[in-house]
Amino acid sequence: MNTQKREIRNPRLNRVFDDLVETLRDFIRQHNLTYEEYHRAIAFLAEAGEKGEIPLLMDVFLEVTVDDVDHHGWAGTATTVEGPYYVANAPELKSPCVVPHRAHEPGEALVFTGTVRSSDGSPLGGAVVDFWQADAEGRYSHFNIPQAEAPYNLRARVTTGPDGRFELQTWVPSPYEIPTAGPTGALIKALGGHPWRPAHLHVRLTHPGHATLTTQVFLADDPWIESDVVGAVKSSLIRGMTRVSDPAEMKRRGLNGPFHTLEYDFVLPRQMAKAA
Ligand code: MBD
Ligand code: FE
Repeated sequence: MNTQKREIRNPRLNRVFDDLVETLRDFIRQHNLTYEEYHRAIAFLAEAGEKGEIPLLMDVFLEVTVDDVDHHGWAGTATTVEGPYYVANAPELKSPCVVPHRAHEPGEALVFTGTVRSSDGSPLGGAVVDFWQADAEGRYSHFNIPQAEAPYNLRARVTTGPDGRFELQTWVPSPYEIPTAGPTGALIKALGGHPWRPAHLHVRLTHPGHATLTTQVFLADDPWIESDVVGAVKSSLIRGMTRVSDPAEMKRRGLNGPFHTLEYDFVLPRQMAKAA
């Protein structure tokens, strides 16, 4: 314990941080940590910082537990982690829409639809579906693709209609590989694991008077669905896509190839009244 005389300004900080230090000291004792390992850990964290991987590192190893604990008693659609690749202020689009994309966006189109409802079943018009995903080559815009090359690529804020429905056309995402060139990827490899996340769509749903829902929809039959490196898959969040190759349907959407559809309905719990 710290034996300084303190002027406590934030009791929560003192309780939480003191326990963190104590937990780490216990950990050092339990494992008889060597100086070599201690210095290796510092070099690893410094490298993660220099390469901008602190958010990735934290989210890969710890965020699932924060999601669990912070949603205790949650009454809506299952939540899962936000991850490190959310970008605020994506273009605001009205449903139905096509998300921002490049002239030759790779892969097949995907029409993502659903209804947003309150916990009592009533549809929520004017809900915002803040949407982001990796492209068909497993890359996130602003992170794995330079922002200048493709601003807000495959990212949008889509508002639901009065019936609570949204429809957005995007492109089928590929599984995501944690960059193997950086320290997070090197650690995963050293642990003997694989660096893959199954293909997923991210959403952050908001509506006045309702709690914000952050979750992901996972594509069924993905090779990594049972072994997500982040451990963020929940069975209720997995959906199969339907392939559409009817030329009339393709033409109606201005597409010159087959596309897929995927439907997911979301439930937002009413915002709990703040205790006085
Ligand atoms: C991702 O794409 C992601 O969604 C999470 C949670 C962690 C790392 C990469
Ligand atoms: Fe992701």
